[in-house]
Amino acid sequence: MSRFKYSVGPWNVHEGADAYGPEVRDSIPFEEKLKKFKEIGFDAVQFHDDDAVPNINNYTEEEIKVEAAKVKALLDKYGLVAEFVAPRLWFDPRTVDGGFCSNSAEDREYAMWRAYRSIDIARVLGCDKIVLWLAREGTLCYESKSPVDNTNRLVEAINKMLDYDKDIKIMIETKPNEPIDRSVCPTLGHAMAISAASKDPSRVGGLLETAHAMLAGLDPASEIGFALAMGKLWGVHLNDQNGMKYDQDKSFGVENLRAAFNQIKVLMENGFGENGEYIGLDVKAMRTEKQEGSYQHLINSLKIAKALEAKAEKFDYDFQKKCVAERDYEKLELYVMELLMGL
Ligand code: XUL
Ligand code: MN
Repeated sequence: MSRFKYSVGPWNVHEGADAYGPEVRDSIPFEEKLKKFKEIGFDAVQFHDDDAVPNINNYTEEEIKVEAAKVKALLDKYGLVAEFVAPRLWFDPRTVDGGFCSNSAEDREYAMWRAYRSIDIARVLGCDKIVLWLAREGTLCYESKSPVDNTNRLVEAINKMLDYDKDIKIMIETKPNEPIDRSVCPTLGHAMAISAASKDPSRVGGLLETAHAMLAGLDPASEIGFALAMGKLWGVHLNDQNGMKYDQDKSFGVENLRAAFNQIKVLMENGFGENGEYIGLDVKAMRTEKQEGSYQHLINSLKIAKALEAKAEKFDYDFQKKCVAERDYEKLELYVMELLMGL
């Protein structure tokens, strides 16, 4: 029995297209995904604004709320809830140079429109969290933007969202690169600083994705611990990553088992979830997977996460204290490896 509640996004079940080749699996209708998520054992669903309201640009503000209400009814039907809504600010031609930090004032306006609509959708779906994954905020050409302006524009945009809804909470999902080169918010340290610079730091926190921390050359459990110490870790995207290359979104724990164990362990030790937080997955099936395997990476990730919860339950803190007192970290390290290997 898991102590955590788990969440997943509809984009985690996808057709397998990548930058070098087209779809290899059929699309699965949204409602079918929801049904399957519940069956697999998920409690909550993560949304982009246009996951909830496809073709969002074609609707008025009121129509968007009506469309969102249909999604809420579907969530209710399957006993699921919404965890957050994230504005997708990297698809539309108006976001080609970024959203909140674009050099075009008109495009920055559009980004704000998407942010406000995301808040509206979140409210209809019954959640109070917005995720900002700042896909194109930063620079490809360094001299094209000032890093100072970029940072100030991000704070300004967040302040406007905080003003728009007095109860909404914003989680910054950090990532150092891809698709942008020099991201405005590469690590949780940056996210915490943006929070502190905002008009209401109590409503601006962070979401840590395993793969993104690894792309920054950082240890995900330590990033998680840092934000927990600040009282500002409100979400995670657990997955895995083989080294510092393109964002792989592999199943949780399949490449770096000990690092995965330590992510679960630090979350458990610090009561993550006690204030309604979810353990979110952000995983992608391999392109080689056949249609029947469209959900296998989700099933595998949940199985591994829960198995690591059980390992963390077994962790012998007395033995750890003894090793620490003796400063015998070789002994402690071997103990952890034996625990994970079941020896
Ligand atoms: C991109 C990524 C996104 C966010 C949501 O790397 O992780 O899917 O999680 O916008
Ligand atoms: Mn993510």
